[in-house]
Amino acid sequence: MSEFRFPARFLWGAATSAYQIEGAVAEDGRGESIWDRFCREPGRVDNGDTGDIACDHYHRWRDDIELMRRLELNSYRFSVAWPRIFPIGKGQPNKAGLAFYERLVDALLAAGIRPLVTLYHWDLPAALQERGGWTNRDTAYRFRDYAAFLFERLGDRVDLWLTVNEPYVAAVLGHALGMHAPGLKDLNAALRAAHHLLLAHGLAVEAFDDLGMRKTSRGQGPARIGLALDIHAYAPASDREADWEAMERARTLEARWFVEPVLAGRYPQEGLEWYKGQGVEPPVKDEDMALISRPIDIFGLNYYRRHTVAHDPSQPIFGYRVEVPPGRPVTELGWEVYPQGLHEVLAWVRDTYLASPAAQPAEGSIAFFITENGAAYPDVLEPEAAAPKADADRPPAPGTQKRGPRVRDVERRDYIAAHLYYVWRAIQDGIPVEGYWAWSLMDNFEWTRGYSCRFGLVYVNFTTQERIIKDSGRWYSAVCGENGLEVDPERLVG
Ligand code: IFM
Repeated sequence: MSEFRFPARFLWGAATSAYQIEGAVAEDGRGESIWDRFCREPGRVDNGDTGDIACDHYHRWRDDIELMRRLELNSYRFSVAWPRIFPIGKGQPNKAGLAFYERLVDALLAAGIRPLVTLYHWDLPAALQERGGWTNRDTAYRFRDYAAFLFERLGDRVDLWLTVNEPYVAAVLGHALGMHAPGLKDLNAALRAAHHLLLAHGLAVEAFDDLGMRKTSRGQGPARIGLALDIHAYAPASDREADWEAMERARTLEARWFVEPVLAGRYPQEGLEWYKGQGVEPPVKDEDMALISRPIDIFGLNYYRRHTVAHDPSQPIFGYRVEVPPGRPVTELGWEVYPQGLHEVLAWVRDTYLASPAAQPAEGSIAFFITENGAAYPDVLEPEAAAPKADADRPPAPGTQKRGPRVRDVERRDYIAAHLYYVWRAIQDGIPVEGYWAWSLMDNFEWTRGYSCRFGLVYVNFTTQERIIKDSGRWYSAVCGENGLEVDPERLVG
């Protein structure tokens, strides 16, 4: 075992998103979101689950902050539900919705936990969807207004902001593959949605600067902003040329399509050509790429797995499938556990987009935040162990006290430990990673999988809403508290 220490002031956190944990979907004036509607369509979500109650965090946020304290987190990433702030996406703000986040932020700060706020984690106001949602350019401008409102109201207390989370998933799974809300199967819609999500990001960054919030010599404010992109590691399924091409296509359409506009102000040429071959193109207007590539301070990386890509013309639209090489470890969702991929992706982003002097930002440097990383495993809750009969006159002997319920999630602990080791390696290689947010603080609504799989450091009983810190959470609290971990690099999972 060796000890791997992290830089002073490293941010140790856990992440959640509004629809996945809050519940209270019809309370205090919250408007409907596209996920409320999607969940009610038969067959969309496993078991007919919805986010109506989820983890009831809207009512239990104080207890949840206490859990964060016990986990020794010094940061917490959460998202704001746009329909709580603007129930129909625009117009009059809803005071009660804002008040919820003000209370949450104040209590986090009082507990010494620094908020990292995501503005959009997929819960678009349903009223905007009725006008085309992300396929409508106007939605990006409504997002700018919503973002500016939050910067003004929370910007005195929140200094870390993310605009959009995983625009690839929102655009492609939501509009081309019909797997996420709003459930469309239309490639042109997906490309429009992707562009408008990127534009929304750029417009929000512009609003941030207009309000003087940025922490640079140009701006007046103390805050930093960026976005969170999901990027996998990639490998070809074989040495066949077709598999190499399929892998490059996957990387281009899933990752480069989003990284390149933000960091280099252009769409990848290969991607434009591929989409053109499908008869579609992004609806780019003159000023768009300059807006989308406005300097950011935070590059948020959500990393979970490796995609081993095989050419497969029978697959709809993109013509490739993702495989797991034989014998490789997988999580409950069948995702390959490939921790060194986290280092590979960080190095790829830095070397491809940030190494040249012309790379943005013009001043200051981009920090990497690992905004999500974690795994679903089939947790088993062991019931409370009965205490042995006590001698009435004597206190119970050490180790014989009644023990609470327990989740021995060794696999999740090993998954996180291995990934943290590669974060540490990346830092040694000069990649400026400033924080790590485990996905997720607690078990929650996992989109189309509903409550059937668990990602939390904290176990949630969805009937009673009882929370139980899993063994992985206890272990993670020691890592956070000690600002480092002990692992044997020769024996890491994956
Ligand atoms: O639960 C999701 C999260 O909302 C976005 N990133 C991936 C997680 C696990 O699937």
